Amino acid sequence: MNWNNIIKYSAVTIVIVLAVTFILTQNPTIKSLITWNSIKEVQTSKGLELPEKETEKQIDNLKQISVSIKDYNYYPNVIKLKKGVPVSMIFDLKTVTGCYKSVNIYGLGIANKVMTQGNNVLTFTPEKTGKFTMQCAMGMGKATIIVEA
Ligand SMILES: [Cu+2]
Repeated sequence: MNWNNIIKYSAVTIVIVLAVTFILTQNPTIKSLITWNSIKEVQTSKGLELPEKETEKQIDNLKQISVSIKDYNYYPNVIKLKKGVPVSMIFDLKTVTGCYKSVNIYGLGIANKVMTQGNNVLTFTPEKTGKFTMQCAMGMGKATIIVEA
């Protein structure tokens, strides 16, 4: 093989690689598999799910909610709270594993609270109304916290 042929084959190979890369990155499914941002989009576009009755318990003035992981997000996916009413979120460590144990609720002052065996309850009183996002340290698992007046 002489240099001319080597250059020709290299050029053809480069064109094919670029074409395949271009086609793959234009495909939304493949795009979502290879880019981190799109993975987040896929997970959050699953839609909001209202909590099942048995995940919530009201004991005197304290609301207790069991939180687990379902379809890579926190479950219940929507948690409704009342301003000024304390809540205890009990994390089920059977499904809340890995970095899902590192809990953040932006806007409510909860930053990287790590749930461990025997220390898996997050108790706080929301003092602000609005819609907040609870998510793990990496921003993978999510839930929407709605605080009403
Ligand atoms: Cu995570």
